[in-house]
Amino acid sequence: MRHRSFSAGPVTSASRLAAAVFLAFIVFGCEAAPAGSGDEASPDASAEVVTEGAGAEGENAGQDAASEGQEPASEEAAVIRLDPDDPNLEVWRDRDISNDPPREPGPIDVGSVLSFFGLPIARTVEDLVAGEVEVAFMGAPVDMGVGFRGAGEGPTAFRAMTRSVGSMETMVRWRSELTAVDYGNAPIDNLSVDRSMPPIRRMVREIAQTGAIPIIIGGDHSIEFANVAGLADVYGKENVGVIHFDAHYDAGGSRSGHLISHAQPVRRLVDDGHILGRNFIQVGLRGSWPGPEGFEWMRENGLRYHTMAEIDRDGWTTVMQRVLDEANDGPEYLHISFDIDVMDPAYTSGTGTPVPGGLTPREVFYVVRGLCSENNLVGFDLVELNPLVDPGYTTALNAKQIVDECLTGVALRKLGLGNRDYLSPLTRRDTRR
Ligand SMILES: [Mn+2]
Repeated sequence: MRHRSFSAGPVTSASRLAAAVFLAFIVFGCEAAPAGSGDEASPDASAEVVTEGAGAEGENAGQDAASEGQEPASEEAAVIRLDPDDPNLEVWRDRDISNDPPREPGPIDVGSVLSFFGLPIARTVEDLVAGEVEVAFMGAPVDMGVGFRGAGEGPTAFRAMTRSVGSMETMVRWRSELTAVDYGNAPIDNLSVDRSMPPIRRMVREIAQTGAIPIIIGGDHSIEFANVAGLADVYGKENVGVIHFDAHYDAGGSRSGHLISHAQPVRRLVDDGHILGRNFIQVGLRGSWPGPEGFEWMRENGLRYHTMAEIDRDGWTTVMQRVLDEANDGPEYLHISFDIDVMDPAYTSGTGTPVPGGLTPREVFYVVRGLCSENNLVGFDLVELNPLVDPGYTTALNAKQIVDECLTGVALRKLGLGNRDYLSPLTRRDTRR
């Protein structure tokens, strides 16, 4: 990624030094690993921050002029930047466990307090390790990337919806087969999607480094960038494939200079080299976006995609087999990024950018369970659930079921039953007559 610098025209060496110190503080001051530690992710992840605060060449000259009571040199020079002297500039990034009571590490049962699927909670990496956790849920309550309020409430709505687990199709209850926890919500900057990426990425990395599967509940789709980059930090650049279920391709270019929003994570991941284009598989695209340029970008970069037009022409069953086969023809590790708006708004009114003509619940449950049972799943995110526009809770209910199906697939794989067509003998056609 290219970053603009703070270097300016007529500035003193003292202010140049101050700018350099500020920049260094933003880039390196807050991440766990220092530059050059061999953790290539950290500088890259925190560098995300710079895109927001930085402006064009010459801006400081204008700012200096403004501070002396003169007109700024340009409108851009009047951009209000972060206050480097705010003692709270960075403290939000870390989860505060200083008031936790002393205890042995391990998952903590919270009784009837809301958690994902009623699971025990974990507060630290030590808890994950001591509990030999295989699946760790986390919330990523970002909604600035969609542009209006609501998706940030997704994790809370999801926690409220997830008491029942499993289904009679497989008779496998993943809660009994997998050790899972609620790892809490990622710290975010409520005023900045850009600045929220590094702490989400770090939390995904924390989970993945223990070998557990992060299940990230959004939040808008901007978090796909942090999720997949965090996985690539652990499993290696270009070693993870992504199935992107979505009405939209989410690979938009720069928007008013912003490089990350819910419309851009795919392009960032490909352009920044975290994921090879050919290892991105898009399912369910429809509606007005993108136009030809977007499809040409996907072709130039080797992305594989399946539009609703293809599904309508060839049939869901045929296209679903293509998707499952393509997932098997990719890197060893798989992440699924599931935008709830891939489903038809009839089932998912509670989302920010609904597009008519989408998938049905029964179509997606089967394919998600199949994907999670046939692949080495290392991450899953469910995004764009907005409970503020979800009367009847149908969107939350379907969102819960999608994650439930995936984890049933993970459990099937662990039990050696992992294939797309597995059904319990009890729930197939009754042939006793
Ligand atoms: Mn999306």
